[in-house]
Amino acid sequence: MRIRFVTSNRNKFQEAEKIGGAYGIELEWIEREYLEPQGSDLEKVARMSAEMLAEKINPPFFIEDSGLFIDALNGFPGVYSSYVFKTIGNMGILKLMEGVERREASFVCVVAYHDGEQVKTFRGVVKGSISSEIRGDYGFGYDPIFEVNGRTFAEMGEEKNMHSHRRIALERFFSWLAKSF
Ligand code: ITT
Repeated sequence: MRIRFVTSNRNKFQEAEKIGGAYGIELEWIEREYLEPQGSDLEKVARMSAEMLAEKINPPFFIEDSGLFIDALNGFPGVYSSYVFKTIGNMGILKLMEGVERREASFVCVVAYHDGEQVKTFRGVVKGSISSEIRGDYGFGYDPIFEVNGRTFAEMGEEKNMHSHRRIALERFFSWLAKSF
């Protein structure tokens, strides 16, 4: 089975493609940037983005919205993760976290699938912490500062894909998809 994934982010597509392979699902990349509505809830933002996008791209397709939620910053950058990454980046986050002892954070991924009639969402969460320095050469985005069991996602390489927020959300989606057809 083949399904379209709309994203401007090549890294996300490549990770999703590998996970899909394990379910016999082939992904087609629709490389496209789309406007995300503002909102305080990742799931609502993903759902609304998929609904708005369906006016331009024929369903079925899915999108995926991810965010880093830092406990000590009351969930910041959360739904603003993309903007914050572009503006202050990993160094900026580390600066905000200077001297902060509580370093717990979660990475959340919400997949929103539009089937032509409605949108269904699937959520994946991984708990970790913010490292005290940038570490690792793999991955993208916040990977060099997000740590699980002492290693950053950027240090894990392929292993990130075994237990990331994206993996969890996509596994839920793909197993649902496999059952529905
Ligand atoms: P889309 O076109 O799919 O929206 P995007 O890169 O804007 O691509 P998001 O809004 O979902 O994607 O991502 C929010 C930010 O979080 C963005 O800066 C990403 O680089 C970063 N991010 C997303 N997934 C990540 C991951 O698995 N590891 C590290 N950073 C990630």
